[in-house]
Amino acid sequence: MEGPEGIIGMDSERERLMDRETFDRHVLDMSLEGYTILPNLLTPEECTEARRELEKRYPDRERGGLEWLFNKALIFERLYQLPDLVRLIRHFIGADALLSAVYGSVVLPGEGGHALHSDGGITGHNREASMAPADDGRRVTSHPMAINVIFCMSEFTDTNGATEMVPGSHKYEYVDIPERASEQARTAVAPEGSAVVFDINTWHGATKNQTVRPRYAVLSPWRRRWTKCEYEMARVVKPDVLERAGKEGTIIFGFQAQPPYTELWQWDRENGGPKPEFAHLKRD
Ligand SMILES: O=C(O)CCC(=O)C(=O)O
Repeated sequence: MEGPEGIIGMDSERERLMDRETFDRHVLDMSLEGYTILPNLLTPEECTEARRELEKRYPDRERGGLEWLFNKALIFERLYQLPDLVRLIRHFIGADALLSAVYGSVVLPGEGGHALHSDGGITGHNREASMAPADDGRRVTSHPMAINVIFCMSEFTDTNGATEMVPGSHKYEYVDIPERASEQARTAVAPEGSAVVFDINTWHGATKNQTVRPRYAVLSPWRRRWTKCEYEMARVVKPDVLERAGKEGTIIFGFQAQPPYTELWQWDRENGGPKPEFAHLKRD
């Protein structure tokens, strides 16, 4: 496992790595239940700022207002620079894991409920159309193929549209909903600033918001390096955002994961492009 110097954003006392016992407990929860909750990753001030940004962008949600949030406000750059979170993600999907997307999820009063699903059905290994006859209708459950993270930018309560999770459903072999999933689902009650971290296979969904205030969250799914992300992040990320991500930015945003479009001897794997002497071969 990498030490603190190998993890971006390690610049304050608050960001020290969690102790081994706590880390092991989260690992066990992930393995047995398919999810865990990391509390206090973000401060109340950071959550207030994130909510303000989400609220401002919400009216434009149909035109991507809540997508690519890392490019839109500094606060969202924090979400891949949290050492405890990055450590847990890498424990399950490798040190070269890729950020797949960062987008907002707002549940307004009266919205939500009856929303159970597992992720990766469109762009991941749970895509039904991608299953081979020899798979016999079974998805990959032996290892986590991807991890999703829901940041609670509001407190998550029993009544405000918090996400519910079906414990153990990450090990359910088939793509259809497991029997008794709705009875077994548990609401992820958590203070603001927490992150609900889960295996892409775990069935989950927003519950109904029975309060008078919106519930704010940001989702940041991660993928194994050798699978496809939801966006071509290396082409999406703005240069200044990449710069601020430090030396790990090229890993997290998938520059190193890009397949060569030159012959191998002309390709710089570190930076994901033609070597300087072949710069004339660079595409867009
Ligand atoms: O916002 C939530 O509580 C869940 C959202 C979700 O499950 C999704 O976007 O896949």
